[in-house]
Amino acid sequence: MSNDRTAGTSRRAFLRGSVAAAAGAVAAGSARAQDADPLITEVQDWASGFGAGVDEVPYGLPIEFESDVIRRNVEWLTADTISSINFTPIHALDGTITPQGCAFERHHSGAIELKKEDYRLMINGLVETPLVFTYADLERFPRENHVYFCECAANTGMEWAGAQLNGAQFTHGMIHNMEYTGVPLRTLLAEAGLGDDLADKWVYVEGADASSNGRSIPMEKALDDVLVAFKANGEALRKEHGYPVRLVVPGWEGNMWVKWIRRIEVTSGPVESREETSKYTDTLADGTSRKWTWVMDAKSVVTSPSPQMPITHGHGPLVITGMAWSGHGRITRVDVSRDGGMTWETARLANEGENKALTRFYLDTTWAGEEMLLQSRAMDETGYVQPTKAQLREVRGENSIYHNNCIQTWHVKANGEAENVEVS
Ligand SMILES: Nc1nc2c(c(=O)[nH]1)N[C@H]1C(S)=C(S)[C@@H](COP(=O)(O)O)O[C@H]1N2
Ligand SMILES: [Mo]
Repeated sequence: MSNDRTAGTSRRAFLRGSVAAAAGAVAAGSARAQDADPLITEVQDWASGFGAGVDEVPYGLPIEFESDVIRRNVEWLTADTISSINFTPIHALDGTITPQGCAFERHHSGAIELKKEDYRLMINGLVETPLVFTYADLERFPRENHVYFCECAANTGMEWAGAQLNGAQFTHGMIHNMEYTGVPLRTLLAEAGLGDDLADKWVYVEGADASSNGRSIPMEKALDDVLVAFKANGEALRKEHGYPVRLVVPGWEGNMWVKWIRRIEVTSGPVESREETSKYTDTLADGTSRKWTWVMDAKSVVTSPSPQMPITHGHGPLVITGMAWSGHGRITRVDVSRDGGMTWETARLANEGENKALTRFYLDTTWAGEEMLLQSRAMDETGYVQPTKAQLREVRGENSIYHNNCIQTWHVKANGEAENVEVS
């Protein structure tokens, strides 16, 4: 009963919305419903013959009309394409799961090709029994499924000095969100035997690629929610995401998600590798550096409208959407501002926030062609509120690259186009 009433109410609201939309369409000069539309009145090619048979595409790619929903690079960032980065087309995606085929890639020495048969994972160092696992061995341990976001610590890093890149793909696209299947790292460590004294113990993880991308992880995290994963979104990891096995380090910077993982050494302290000393640290205004900045703080971005997603319809209903995430846990609330942060409206979360995973938000609103300074602000279960750029600069100075989680502003103009701007 109450469900029916709710449905009725929202249907009426929707109908009111479509009247407004139709009026907007007329104002924008589109065809009215009574004009003859050949797409309705004529028999179309696709209805006059047969479509493709089921034997034509053993493994499907997106239809050609979606060929602009692809990874892109930023040329001046990409001196070479081997030690490089590209960006997820987050502006064009909806929901929360990132298809592997367009999920950003970051590698320091290229994506390697490693067969399952050639795969070995060694656990050594301060363990009772050093072990080597084959791929088939890993598949015999109890496994789990979890959805997590993976964000490069450098995501939004180019925006520290000022508004630079024109598109959510480029400012915020070093992120993906997938369902991983894998064995908890704690299960494999227990198999090797950790003994009783865990104080000051760490693990050092490295990949099978030439860069090895070695990182130290404190034992508390290693025993918490880290996964040794071999599937993403139900299928094998793609080569570029670490086939056949990668580490998943929920909520922590992407650099620690070691791909093609080949060795896990239990150590009595951090290794202080290149990736955690000369890189992935930030120099503050007073010249000191931040180190061990593992967790990705709460962050959000409006993905549409945005520079790559201008408003192309007339006045009337407008769906503002974006995504929010936090390395500290669940997103509890997202606010949207249309006036550069002076006033805020609470957005609708498509689903309840999930632990260390992307949350989709919508603001179902109307637009009459007014200019907007569009922003979103995420809050997580710890009570943390996503900071403004000014607040972040105050604490972190302007020499940082990593961990820029500030509020993003898009200037939406009367013609529906949007631009990356900074508000003070
Ligand atoms: N072995 C190895 N693991 C690696 C890297 C690498 O170059 N080699 N790059 C790291 C970085 S910096 C990031 S942000 C993530 C990116 O994961 P993705 O390429 O699946 O998006 O992988 C991490 N794991
Ligand atoms: Mo990264």
